[in-house]
Order: sequence, then structure tokens, then C-alpha cells
Amino acid sequence: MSTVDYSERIPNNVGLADDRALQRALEHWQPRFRKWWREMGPEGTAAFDVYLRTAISVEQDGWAHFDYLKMPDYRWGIFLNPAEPGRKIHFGAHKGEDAWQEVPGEYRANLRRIIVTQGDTEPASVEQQRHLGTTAPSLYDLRNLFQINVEEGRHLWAMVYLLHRYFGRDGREEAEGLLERRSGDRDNPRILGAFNEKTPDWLAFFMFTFFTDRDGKFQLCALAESAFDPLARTTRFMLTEEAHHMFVGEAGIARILQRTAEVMARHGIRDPADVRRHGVIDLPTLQRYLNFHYSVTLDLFGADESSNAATFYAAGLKGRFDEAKRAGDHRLRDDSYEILEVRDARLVPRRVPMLNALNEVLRDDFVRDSIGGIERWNKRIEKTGVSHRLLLPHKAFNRRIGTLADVKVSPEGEVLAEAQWNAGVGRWLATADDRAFVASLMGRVVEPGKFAGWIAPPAIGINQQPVGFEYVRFS
Ligand code: BYC
Repeated sequence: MSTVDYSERIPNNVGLADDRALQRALEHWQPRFRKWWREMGPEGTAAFDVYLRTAISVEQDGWAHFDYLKMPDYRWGIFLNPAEPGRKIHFGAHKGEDAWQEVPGEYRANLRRIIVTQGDTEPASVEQQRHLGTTAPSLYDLRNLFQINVEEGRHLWAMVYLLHRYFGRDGREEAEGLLERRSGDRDNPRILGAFNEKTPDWLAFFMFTFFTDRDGKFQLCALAESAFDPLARTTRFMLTEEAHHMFVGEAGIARILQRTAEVMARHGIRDPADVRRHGVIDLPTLQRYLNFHYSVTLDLFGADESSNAATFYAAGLKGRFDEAKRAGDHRLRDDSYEILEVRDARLVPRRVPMLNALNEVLRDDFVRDSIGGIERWNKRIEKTGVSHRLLLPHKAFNRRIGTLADVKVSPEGEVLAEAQWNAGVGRWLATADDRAFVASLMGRVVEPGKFAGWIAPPAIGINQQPVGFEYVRFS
């Protein structure tokens, strides 16, 4: 069952042909998805031939096939990792019982909500990125953007399959809703904050794929622990695809840093205005973009103290990152964890029951992982001989969700009065001037092997093809 059946209208490894009602329901949803893709997917690209990878199996080796495809012909399908025979629930109140193959009635509403929230982010990101193709810095980058877009489309399919297969009529209604909400729409926005922000340029795109796709990694890992086995199996396979998305972000920013630092070293300049005059992105602007994307992504982990998070864990719906590898009783009823709150105009730790702090636990795992990436970027700058370090702002900086939503905190973690915040915010978050400057650099480069002047070429191409390969052909 691990080989994907491509003779079906909807490629799958879930035996769709054996469940006619489900197959019909999904075949009914499919043209609506395609309509959404035409309207909200990458703009003006229907005729392009793109060198894309398509999942053809869920085996670790050789799961992907690369070839030219027009994106509307991409075979969005439903792939679950192979079942683990005798899998047991390994955390929460049901620890030790068999994993569920169907949704227990008492957890139906919460599971549906988690799946809908996850599903909603996927089309949202495609909507956010739909204009970027018109300003790609190279064919290589354009192809990577499109690869991410089609795979986010597939991740939507992954969640829609669960909704249709396990949640009956309300599941089908939710699947419709996933195609109706729109990123940034005033009346019918996407569910989570970061997915209603704009991704107007490629610096924002690389920051988004570094930070926000990393939230995807941690959330999917937490869901891959779920007692609801179909959710665990589908998210495990999504993680295989997700790794490339974070690579695009990390390598993209590294290549920007490389180019900027080379220019700074060559001309012996540091002043951002001088750096900008050479047509590359100055490091303070890059830091301000980083601060923005990091802080809106921190909010995606939810409130620091959350009874929802406690319920999700205790019920076995959502675990911690790497739950199975952690020591302890995996019930957490006697554990506690520190969250931050403001007392006497200072950030101070407060201990709360760990079950209620599980959003914060996952956020802290994400912070540690992000620090690793920032260090790799700093090494890249260091190698050029330029002395400059990128920093992650304090966890409490620019937050909109949780106990820190109502306080103003500097990137260094100092609690500020409103006036101090207003005086500093232009140094901390990307300004209209920063965005206009970055926009002024964005021009379309479509000659194979050529790259825009503000970004260095990658070291190697995709799937062992040369960097100068014609990754996208325009018909
Ligand atoms: N914006 O008790 P809380 C990805 C709401 S990214 C707006 O903390 P909970 C991807 C919350 O809904 C991964 N609202 O909630 C990346 C709740 O609302 P109600 C996406 C927010 O449930 C790149 C209220 O505040 N997957 O895959 O513990 C490209 C109380 O909050 C926000 C998931 O997120 C926010 N940022 O935690 C493509 C996994 N945060 O019910 C894809 C599934 C919270 O009071 N989702 N609220 O109206 C979850 O596990 C949880 O829903 C959350 C929120 C962790 C997001």
C-alpha cells in the first residue's frame, strides 16, 4: 500500500477506490480546489513548464520523481506514511492503549479544530506568495517557489482527506471553508495571524520559509505524535516535504548575506546608505525583517498559558516535539514550566503547571532550533571578514498573542512605555522605507544561470542538475 496509485483521478496510497462515497466526495472537492488554484495560486503561470518533484511513494529512498510539469497538471494526492503495526498511544491519559483508527466521539470537535487550523495555513501561504513569481531573482529560485507552492497545495489535500474521511458532513463543510477564507481578507481572513500578513518581496519570502515553515515543522512533529493514527501518519509524510521549504529559507538568506558581506568587504563600507547604493540589502534592514517574521511566527504557537493545549495533550491529540524520545511519565500532571509575565515593569518568570504551558514548551523548542540557523548565518558573514552578528530579538518582543500581547518590549527584553516603543520601532521593525528599498531591487531574472545582483548563486542545483539548468521554461 506504500506505492502511490497514479492511475486514479486522485493519486493516493489510502485505497480510495475501495470507498466509493469518499472517492466521490473528494472528486467533487477536486474541481473546487483547481478553481481556487487558478484564482489564488501563483499568478500567470499556468503555461510554464516547471522542473518539479512529485511524490511517487512514501518510502524513505526514492519517494520523489523530478520532471517538467505545468503546475495546473501537478498530481495533488493523498499519501500517508505506512502504518506501524500495533502502534500504541504514548502520552496523555490514554497512554498504553491502542492508537485510534477512528475519531473518538468525545474528541471530535477538538481534533477537527486542530486539523482545520493546520489545513488553513497551507492555502494561506500560497495566497501570500502568489505575486512573487513576477520578481524572482533567478530561474532556480522561481522553481523553488513553485515547488513550495504545489507542496503546500498537497498539504491542504492531506488535511482535506482527513476531514472528508473521518468527520462526515461537518468535515466536508470545513473543507469548503478552507477554499473560501482568504489571506488578509477583512471579512473572511485565514485563521492565524501570520497567515494574514503580506509576503511582498523575496526577503520576506525567505524569512517566512525560514521562520514560519519552521513553525510548520514543530507543529507537524507535535501532530505526528497524535493518538489519532491517520493524523500521525499523514503529518509524518508532510514533514518529508517540509524540510525543503526550510532549506529554501535558510539558504536564501545565507546567499543574500553572502552577497551583502562581500560587497561590504570589497568596498570597506558599513554605513547602510553606502551599502544600499551598491544595490545590495544592508544588514540592519535584514535584521528588521528578521525581527518581524520571528515575532509573528512566535505568536503562531498560541497563548503561553492555554487550557486548550492542556486538553490536546491530556487527550492524546497533540504531543510535544519528539515526545517519544523524551524521558518522564508522558502525562505531565506533576510537572511545571516557566512562562514570562510583566511585574513592576519587568519581565519575570512564573511557574505554571506544565500541561497548561505546552504552547510555550513547543515555542521554546522552536527558539532553540532558530538560534542554530542564526548561528549558521553568522558564520557565513564571519567568513567574509565582516564583523556583524544577526540576533534573535527577545521572545517578548512585538507579541500579539498571550500574556505578552499587552506590553511593549524592546528586542533586548526591556519593558517600555508607549512613547519609548514609538521612538524605537523604526529601528526594530521593517519600515515603509525599508520595504520600498527592497522592492526597488526586485526585478525578474529569467536567463538560465543568471542571478539578481543582491543575492549570491547557490553552491549546487536541484536534483544534481547544474545551477544554470533551465528550471522553468516559459511557453
Ligand atoms: N493568530 O489557547 P490558545 C504550517 C487563538 S504552520 C490568531 O493559545 P491553542 C505552515 C486560538 O485559535 C503550522 N489567533 O489556542 C507554515 C484561540 O482561539 P479561540 C500550523 C490565534 O488552540 C508555512 C485563542 O487564540 N499548524 O504548517 O492552544 C507555510 C486562544 O489561544 C493565534 C498548527 O498551528 C494566532 N497566532 O493554540 C504553510 C497546528 N494563536 O478558539 C504551512 C494546529 C492562538 O479562543 N493548531 N490563537 O477562538 C494548534 O495546535 C493550535 O490551534 C494553536 C493555537 C497552537 C495554533
